[in-house]
Amino acid sequence: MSEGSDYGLIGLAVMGQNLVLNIESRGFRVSVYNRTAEVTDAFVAAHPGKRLVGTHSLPEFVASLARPRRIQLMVKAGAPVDAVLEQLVPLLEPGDIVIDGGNSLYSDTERRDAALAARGLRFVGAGISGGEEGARKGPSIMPGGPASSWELLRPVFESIAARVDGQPCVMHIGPGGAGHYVKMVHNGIEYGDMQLICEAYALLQAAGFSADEMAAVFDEWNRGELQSYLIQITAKALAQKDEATGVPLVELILDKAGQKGTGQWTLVNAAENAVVVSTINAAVEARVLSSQKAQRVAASRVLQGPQGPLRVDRAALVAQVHDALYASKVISYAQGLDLMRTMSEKKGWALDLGGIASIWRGGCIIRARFLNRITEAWAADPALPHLTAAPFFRELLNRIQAHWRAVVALAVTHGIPVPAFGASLAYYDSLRSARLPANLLQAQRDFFGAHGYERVDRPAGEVFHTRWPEVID
Ligand code: NBP
Repeated sequence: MSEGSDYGLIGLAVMGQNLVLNIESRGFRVSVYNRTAEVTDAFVAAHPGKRLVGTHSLPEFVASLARPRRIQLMVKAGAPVDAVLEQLVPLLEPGDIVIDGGNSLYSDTERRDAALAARGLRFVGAGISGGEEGARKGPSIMPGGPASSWELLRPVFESIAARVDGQPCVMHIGPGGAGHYVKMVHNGIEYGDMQLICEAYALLQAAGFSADEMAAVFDEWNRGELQSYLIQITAKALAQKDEATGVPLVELILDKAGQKGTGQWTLVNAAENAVVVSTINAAVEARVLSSQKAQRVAASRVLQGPQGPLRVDRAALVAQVHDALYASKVISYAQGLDLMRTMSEKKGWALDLGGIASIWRGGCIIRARFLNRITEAWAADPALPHLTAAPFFRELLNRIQAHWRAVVALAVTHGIPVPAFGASLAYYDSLRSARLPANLLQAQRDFFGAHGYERVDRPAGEVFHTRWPEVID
């Protein structure tokens, strides 16, 4: 490589600043640029003695970098990425690498990849998870793009990524938009995990557990098979008291959930590919319904349902809810992995599903002990058709499903909404049904639309049509 900074980063908001400090701390000299120049100056001034080169124009920034250049964008996803590329690309030379580390939609990344490739540039859409803390101390990184870029990015990414069992939480995901795509599904799975935890909380709360008692339950779960970052922060959030009143803070937080769109992107993509992601779907819809607070309050006054607390054995409930959460989580991951497998085949990405599970073990929001089991499942059988086909998960679901069913039944009987638990269980029961009522559905379709049907007593592919009786309204 030629003289100059080892790495360049554009966009010094919270993620960009923390990534720069992480990269610099690994021995790299980093040039930085931000549209608002004062931000650049303040950032460089706040970190004297570090190998940072502040620049005030894109030509100055580009000229400060060793070639082939490695330039990472950490600007707001969407139009800002195109705005920066429009100004940056004419300044670059063939072989330079541009990395978009924001939460871009994978199809946007594919469009940008094609445009930059036509100019001899290498474009890498890299999903980065872990928020501010991950960016500074070690995120999970999901870079896509041309394989030739990986050897040049590997030393930087492997040094800044989180590490689990000595392994960096980064790998080259695949060509084109594969990296941003996998980050999108990661976020969809994150939605599912969070909603499942909220449903567990709702059941325990209905049974009269205090916030502190629930914090203790989640803390206990975090020592077992459910060990994960999200369970850990749930325990801490439940234990947090409001400073002014001493009341558990969660009880004072308005029950209206926000969302930024990556969950919805996952649903749209799943629908386009006819893959069922019903747990993620339930999670996204639960956020939507939660946001309709005024409508829910009005409905709560006129629509009836069971009332009153759950009267159950508390210890038994904790064990049942634990298993319902675990089983539903397995189904949610099975669906997310099925979606990635489907897109991988469609796009020719050759996604390494076991490897992806392993780079999610550290740095990212869904980091969890049980991801090891997913990695092991694909290591044992690289052609595994579905997570539930792996012996560990098959036996797990067979073993704990009674508790799962008990929890869903209890919730339904008492009018406690558990959309993600319920959707996961319905998926499981559909998946294991050798015969579904779709025979009647086919009869209906043939009745009104002459769509034809196959028969169980005839070879596959032979289509029949019946002259159904006339309907007189
Ligand atoms: P933001 O998403 O808030 O973006 C702010 C940055 O974008 C600033 O540097 C701003 O420059 C720059 N920018 C904008 Br806005 N429009 C621009 C334009 N037209 N030209 C040039 N620069 C422009 O920052 P963030 O929260 O650090 O996130 C960065 C990316 O990382 C996003 O894609 C986000 O989705 C993703 N991400 C965020 C997190 C997180 O926890 N925050 C986690 C994982 C991924 P300015 O200073 O001049 O306004």
